[in-house]
Amino acid sequence: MKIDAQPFAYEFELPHAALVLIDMQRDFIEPGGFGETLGNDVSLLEAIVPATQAVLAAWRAAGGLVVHTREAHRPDLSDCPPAKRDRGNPSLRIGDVGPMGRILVAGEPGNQIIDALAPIDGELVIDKPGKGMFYATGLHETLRSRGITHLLFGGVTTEVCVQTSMREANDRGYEGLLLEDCTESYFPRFKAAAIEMIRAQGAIVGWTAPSAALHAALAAG
Ligand code: TIU
Repeated sequence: MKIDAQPFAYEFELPHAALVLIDMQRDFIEPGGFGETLGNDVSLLEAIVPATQAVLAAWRAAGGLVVHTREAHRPDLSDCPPAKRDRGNPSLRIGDVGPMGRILVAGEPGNQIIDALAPIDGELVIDKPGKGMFYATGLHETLRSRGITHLLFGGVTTEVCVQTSMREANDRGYEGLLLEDCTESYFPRFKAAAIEMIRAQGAIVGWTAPSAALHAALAAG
């Protein structure tokens, strides 16, 4: 399949590709979670849900592998470095009890993927303690064992967990593409800058394309 992408066409074979949705969890998208405790307006992020839902439906219909990630820490916070918990001046810190349970802790209501994008049987759900999806998750081994070489990304936030994951993927030899209307930041100028820097210098990190280009490629088969 070939996607009309920037800086040039992105080619992949469906059996060797995965759709990766980064951290579409209530902590970042709904009020009362980690995103809001950091001082952000979370309503910006909701806007990408319909486009992301449409991509997920089309990808599932085509039979492609789906990977969902969650930024999640163990209840004892043994995988949360003090530097991460102490950074900034949030109203609630990681592990504190908020309106959706303990902030960024696995198993809590706020840590679940939003209902609109809920994982189904056969999809991978990866809890990651870092911003990148490969650090301390074993995901590289899992993807390699399934023969996955191409990763199509959506999720939040563009310049934090999505970009970090794309860079980690790039260094591990994956060909990555970011779906521009399926990712968002609390800072629109950071999203725009991240998209530009990913595809700069001849796809130094990877490709970017609107989801319409993926739909067109899937329809063409
Ligand atoms: N704060 C922010 O923009 N993002 C994060 O903390 N995590 C993710 O991007 N998932």
